Amino acid sequence: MTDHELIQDVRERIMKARKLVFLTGAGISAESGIPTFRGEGGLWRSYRAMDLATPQAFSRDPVLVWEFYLWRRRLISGCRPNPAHEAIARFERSKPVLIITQNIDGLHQKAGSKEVLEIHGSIWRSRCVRCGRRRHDERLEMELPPLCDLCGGLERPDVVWFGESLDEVILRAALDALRSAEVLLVVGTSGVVEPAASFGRFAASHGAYVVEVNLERTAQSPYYACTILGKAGEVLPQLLSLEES
Ligand code: BJW
Ligand code: ZN
Repeated sequence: MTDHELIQDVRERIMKARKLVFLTGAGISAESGIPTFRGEGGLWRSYRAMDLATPQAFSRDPVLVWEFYLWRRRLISGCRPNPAHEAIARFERSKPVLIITQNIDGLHQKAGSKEVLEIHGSIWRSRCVRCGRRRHDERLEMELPPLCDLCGGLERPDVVWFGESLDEVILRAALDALRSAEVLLVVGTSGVVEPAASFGRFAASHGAYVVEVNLERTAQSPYYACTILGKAGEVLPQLLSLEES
């Protein structure tokens, strides 16, 4: 099959499905200017994940961890959704769409998507480690470390670090959607971080037609129906446009 035939075939399956499910990763926001984690220019190439994205790192040095997240807040605050986020949000006006995202940047919502499961949390929320209170938090500068104004406990970014469990309610909602998905698009994720890495395989084992969109093949590619190589910002508008090309 040529690339064009593959895209037409996937388009037809997308148009026939009653609902479309996406699993997105850092690659979908790369064209917005947000660095990915692995690969060229990736955050974990310059910073050690274990020093910044674990509960142990936060206990050891909450100020350092907060500095890292404030720097990322400032970076993300200057970034806009790109044609990939926008194509999904536009498609959502014609058919139900659920997005399971590993990203904490909020760009799917900014593009207008409504059903978004943020399985690794949000950089735009803080959570008190003592009383558990979560709050919307868009501050780009603050005295560090921030303290909860209810109980005086330490506040942390409301994201999921290595070694932490995903929120049970969100995980259950994601698994339900994957179990019943007809078509799943896995976009811009290297497929190495569990449990999200197994989501595509899980959906495929329950009958979904799983399409991967990535710059390169990944460790998960062998388990999917097909891989479309290319930039998310170029491929998704083609797959999701309502007009024939
Ligand atoms: C493009 C593109 C373009 C670029 N267009 N494509 C089972 C086996 C082994 C280990 C484990 C296991 N179960 C649990 C673990 C431990 C751990 C884990 O998976 N470790 C592995 C690394 C080995 N998992 C956990 O700890 C998870 N918790 C858990 O499972 O709890 C239960 C449990 C606990 C303890 C023990 C056992 C079980 C939690 C994982 C939390 C991950 N957190 C982070 C940080 C979030 C906050 C933050 O952002 O700071 O989440 S790490 C980081 O990786 C971030 C991402 O969401 C996540 C995934 O990265 P992603 O999105 O795939 O990005 P990249 O950079 O890897 O890939 C980008 C891709 O895009 C590439 O493929 C490019 O080619 C592509 N691309 N430009 C299209 N324009
Ligand atoms: Zn508190």
